[in-house]
Parts: sequence; structure tokens; C-alpha cells
Amino acid sequence: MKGIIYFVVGLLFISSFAALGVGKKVVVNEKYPNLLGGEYDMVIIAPAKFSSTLNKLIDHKNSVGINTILKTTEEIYDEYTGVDKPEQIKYFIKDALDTWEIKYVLLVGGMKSYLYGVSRDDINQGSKSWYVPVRYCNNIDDWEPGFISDLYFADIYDSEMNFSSWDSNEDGIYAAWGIPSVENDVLDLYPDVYVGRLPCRNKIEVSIMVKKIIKYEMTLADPTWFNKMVVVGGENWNDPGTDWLEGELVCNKALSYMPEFSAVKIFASNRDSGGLVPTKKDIKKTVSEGCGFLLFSGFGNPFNWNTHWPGDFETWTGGINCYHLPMLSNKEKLPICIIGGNCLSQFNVTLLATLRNDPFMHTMGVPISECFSWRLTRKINGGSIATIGATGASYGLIGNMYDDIDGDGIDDPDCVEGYNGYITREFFDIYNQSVDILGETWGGTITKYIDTWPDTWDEIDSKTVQEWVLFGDPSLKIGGYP
Ligand SMILES: [Ca+2]
Ligand SMILES: [Ca+2]
Ligand SMILES: [Ca+2]
Ligand SMILES: [Ca+2]
Repeated sequence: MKGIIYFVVGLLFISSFAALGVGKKVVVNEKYPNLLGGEYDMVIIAPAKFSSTLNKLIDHKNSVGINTILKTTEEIYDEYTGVDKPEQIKYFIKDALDTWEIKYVLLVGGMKSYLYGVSRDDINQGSKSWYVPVRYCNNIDDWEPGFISDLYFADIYDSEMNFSSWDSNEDGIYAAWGIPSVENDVLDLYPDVYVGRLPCRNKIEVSIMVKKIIKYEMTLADPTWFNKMVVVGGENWNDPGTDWLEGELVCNKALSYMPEFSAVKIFASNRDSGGLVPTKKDIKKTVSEGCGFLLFSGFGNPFNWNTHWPGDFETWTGGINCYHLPMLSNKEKLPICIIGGNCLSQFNVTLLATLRNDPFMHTMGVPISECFSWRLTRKINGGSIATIGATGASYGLIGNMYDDIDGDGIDDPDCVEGYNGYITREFFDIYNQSVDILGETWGGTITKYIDTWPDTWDEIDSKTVQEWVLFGDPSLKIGGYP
């Protein structure tokens, strides 16, 4: 049984155990065995103003056999009804799944402005200031009163093949969990389509991403850089007796699934040996040389990824932040980045809101116009081709209270076996099973996570999968086409 001792940026919460039966398991490929027989494979959802910029991407996708169609948000609002705009979008996706048997959904649009805007119109949605709206989950704790979930747009059906509305009790509060006097919603969560988002704020960003994706896929990656996996980790929590370096353990577990890749470890524990350590200088230098995969496991906020030196919980190694990203010079050698830590993919930030230190912007007053993960992804001349991380706080187990709780036959440290550490490492487990279309790796990881704890499911498990967002093309062929 999994216990619930988890940490958020150094704060300890102890929660009572809660369980949710997730019902019959529905796996995408079992449910839709004839996907290739459909008329379209992918639908792109974007505002009309991005249409012309997306044409090249659509042509390219069709040329590599991913039949792709664009549907504008304006058309969807005209043609589909729903409680709010996110639900209208979701009903369109359901229709596209039913009619065309689509497999992938690419949302192109974030907030409209870098400078200001309403990130959350009401408890359930962000729409007014957004090119493509977002659903907020009302899975709350002391740290934050909800967070964005694009998994909402992927979980179309529940196990009974009913529309998975995420407001199962129809009380008008979506994905509720942990609100006093409010009944929790029962969610299926299993993805039925693979959803990625490019939270672009203007046509320039759309154009950057279209060029990056086309160039990446049209060139089979050179193994001299692609077959490198760069991992970055260090000390997270004080666990007297075990004294593990949790971030490094998660990285090592992920590497164990990637035998074909050469490991480059940027570890806090390398300090004494003079090896690479999680500082701006070493991260910049290493990533600039290019790698196929880049994994961070540690702490974060929308501005900054960071970790501690071994046994020293007062000082940070420095890590890397948004302001450093222009210095990355890896050009076309673009990794898939998986980033473990709080709020690094919290894509509702604006310059004004962070400058004012508005509630739940989480940057402690550091002004930024976009979150770390998106800044990394949409960077010109380098950065990543796609980034997967959390839109809200992420959680981990510490010490070794439990045996092999994830049931893989190995009693690893608990930090590797639960919550963010587990979902982070499992991406590589799924990729290693020849799942090399990015959205399928993302969706397969979420499915595996849900399958692993049917009997001890809790609100943190729910949050861990809900908040894990893919910034990138879900139909992306990892490593490019031959
Ligand atoms: Ca509800
Ligand atoms: Ca589902
Ligand atoms: Ca530790
Ligand atoms: Ca295990």
C-alpha cells in the first residue's frame, strides 16, 4: 500500500489515505484497433489568426502519413455547445474521434499576451485571455487551489463509454477533490486521444515551432548527439537514515530503461570529483552539445529549476532559469525534455501577474512572461523540441517506508516509486518499449501510472497525471523519419 507522505518545495504535508476505484481499464489501442482506417489521424485546434502559419505544418504532416486537419476555435464555438468553452472544445474532439477516428490532438494557443491577462476566469476555466482555453482542476491543497489540465481534452470517454465530463456529479465544479463540503468527482483519466499543446501567444511563436517540428522530423537524427541522454539531479529532501539523493536516483532509474543511450550525468554529488554539477555553467555547456533526451529531477517554479547539494538543505546548486535559456546553443540538436519539479510548465503566467506577485504565480515576484518549459521549447536555435512537466505543484515520497510499491519487482527507494518521480521515470520505460511517437509515449506513461495503483489511488495520484502536460506535437516521430 502506498502511503501519503509527500513534500512540496520543502513543506511537509501528511494526508489521510483516500481511495478511488478507477473502474475498468480502457487502453487506447484496445479500444480503437482500426485507427489507421480513419479519415484523419490528427486535428489541430487553433484560432483563425494562426491558420495560415500552420499550413506548412499540415502539409508536412500529410506528407509523412499523418493525415491532419485544422479546426479553428471560432468554428468550434459556432458549431458545438457545452457548459463553457473548454467543454465546447472537448465535444468537438469527441466528434472528431467518433467521426474520423483521430488519434492525435494538437492545441495551438496559450494566453493572448505576454504582459497581462486573466489566467483563470472562474474556478473551472481560463478562456477570455486565451487563444485556446484551458480547464482548471479543482483538486486543491494548501499549496494551490487548482491547476491547469490538458489531460481533460484527452480523456473523452469513461470506462462505460460515456462522455467523461470531469464533473461527474454535475455540481458545476470540475475535477473536484479535497474541497470541504463538496463531493469529489469520479474521473476516468485514461487518455482516449493523445493531446499536446503549443501555448503560442503570437504568430511568430507558431512559425518558430512549425519550422522546428518540420526540420526535426525530416532529418533522421545523427546518433552522435541523439544517442546521448543528459540527466540533471541532486539532493531533494532530508531523509535521515537513508540519506538518498532523490533527484539523482530518479535520473538513474530513468537511465536504466535507456541502455542504447550514453549517459551524461550532471549530478550534485559530482562536486567533490570535479565532474559536471547542476549549475548554470555546466547545464548550459552540456545541453549546448546536443542530446536526444534531457531529464531534470528536482525542485521548481515557473521561472527556475533547482536542487540542493548533498546533505545541504539550505543552499541551492543554482540550477537553470528562464533568463539563462537564450544562452543554450544546441541549434538543431533538440532533445525531448522531461522536467520533474513544481510548476515548471505552469503556462498561465504573465509579466504583470508575476511582477505583482499575484497569488499562485509562484515566482516570488520574479517577473517572467512565460514558464520555463515553454520558453525552452519555443526557443530559436536550440532548446527542446518538446517538453513534458507539471502545470502545478509536484509531489514525491521520501525515505524507504515501503517495499516494491509500484510492483516492477525491484524495491527501489520510495522517491523513485511514487508520484512525480515515478511518472518521470516511466516515460523512459514506455519509450524503451518502442513507443516512439511522442504523444503515445506521453499517453502510455499516464495509462501505466493509472494502472499501477488501482486500489490506493489518491488525490495526489490524480493530480500527478492531470498536471503532466506535453508542450509539443503529439504525433512527433522521436528522432525523426529516415
Ligand atoms: Ca463536480
Ligand atoms: Ca478515458
Ligand atoms: Ca535526501
Ligand atoms: Ca519498484
